[in-house]
Amino acid sequence: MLQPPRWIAHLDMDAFYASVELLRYPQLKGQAVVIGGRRADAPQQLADGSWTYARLRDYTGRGVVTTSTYAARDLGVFSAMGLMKAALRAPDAILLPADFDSYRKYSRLFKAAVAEVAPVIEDRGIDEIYIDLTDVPGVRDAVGHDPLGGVKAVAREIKNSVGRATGLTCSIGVTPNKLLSKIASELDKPDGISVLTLDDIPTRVWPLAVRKINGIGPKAGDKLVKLGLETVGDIAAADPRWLIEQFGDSYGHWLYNASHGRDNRPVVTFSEPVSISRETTFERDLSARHDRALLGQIMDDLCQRLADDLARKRYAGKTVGIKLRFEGFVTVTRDQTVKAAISSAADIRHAVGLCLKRVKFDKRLRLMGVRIGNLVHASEVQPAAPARERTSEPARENLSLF
Ligand code: DCP
Ligand code: MG
Repeated sequence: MLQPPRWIAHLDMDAFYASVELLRYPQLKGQAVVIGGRRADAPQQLADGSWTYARLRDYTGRGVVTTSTYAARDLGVFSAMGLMKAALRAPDAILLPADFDSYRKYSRLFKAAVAEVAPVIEDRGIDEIYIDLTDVPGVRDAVGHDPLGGVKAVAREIKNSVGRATGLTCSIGVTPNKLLSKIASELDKPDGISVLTLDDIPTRVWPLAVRKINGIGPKAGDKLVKLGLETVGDIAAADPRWLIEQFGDSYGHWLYNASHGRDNRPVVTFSEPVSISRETTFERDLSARHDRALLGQIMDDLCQRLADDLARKRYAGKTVGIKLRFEGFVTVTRDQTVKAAISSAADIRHAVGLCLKRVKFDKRLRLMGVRIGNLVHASEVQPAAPARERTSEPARENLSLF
């Protein structure tokens, strides 16, 4: 069998938020559970060790279902449904509040577990990624008589890796491109693997409703159905010129190509920066003693610019480093790790002061730089009082030279 030029996977976690909650409350496994309650809906443990849970029937308010377990979906309760409407369908379902910190933590864990098997990953949100498997060793190998044995084995390995790291299941679609993989990952949900080649399009993709294609939204979907095109196969069988008349040049072409499973979009990886830095070279060499005030100002300015970079890129960091280059090209670095991630100019300047204390200034300086590493996303930082309010001593007094 001819192997396609690329093997692209789409991985989507199963009932993600609900499954993370079940790790905390394993006793609820198999039950209809809905995520979307308020803090007050959190389970309470009684003196005898047993738990009481909020039930959907007791809910009043305008909240919506964030997600639900498959047992709740069997009762007709789905994402985005009003909780009171959901209560009519599943009054006994258990209601839990959302805990986004845990979901973000498990999101990081599952992505790191995938990266161990296949590092070329496009992040598509909290519970889904595309993975380019093209260069994963063994992906094109046949296993026994199965020419797709290699690609199936890699998909299984990814699922196992995610399972070991998180205790959660996911579903994976593997096909020659992103468009088909996004469709394929849903074909055998939950806990499934679907491998499709272009030969499978007529049997596996054409019978699907047009809305199953990512890129056909409610508006285009309605219009297609009104025009009599209900399945992907109906679009594939349509005259492309007629599609272009109905939907315009660009979308008409896209619809036709999509229905035939054609998509060349690459997997776009974004790697997190390891650190962010700012540095400046002086017009003349400066003396730590005679130019102390100026050096202090330059360092204040570097810290401010670094803080602005962090704010723009929405990061905070735990390790602050300085770089000093003296006359004769002697470079000295020092760093300081703080307990909680920081991002403000004042906090960075404070840590820089601690670094500067550990440097001997016996030569003239020609360059200064400041760097922040150990980065975390700003959204993951616990809000804290700024350093200046936490310590009674003014920052400058901590500094040795400037
Ligand atoms: N989500 C949300 N609001 C929605 C839909 C989803 O906040 N309207 C959140 C909750 C989900 C997570 O995003 O757990 C992932 O969305 P999915 O569509 O992948 O849904 P699930 O992972 O819950 O279920 P599935 O097994 O169908 O993927
Ligand atoms: Mg999901």
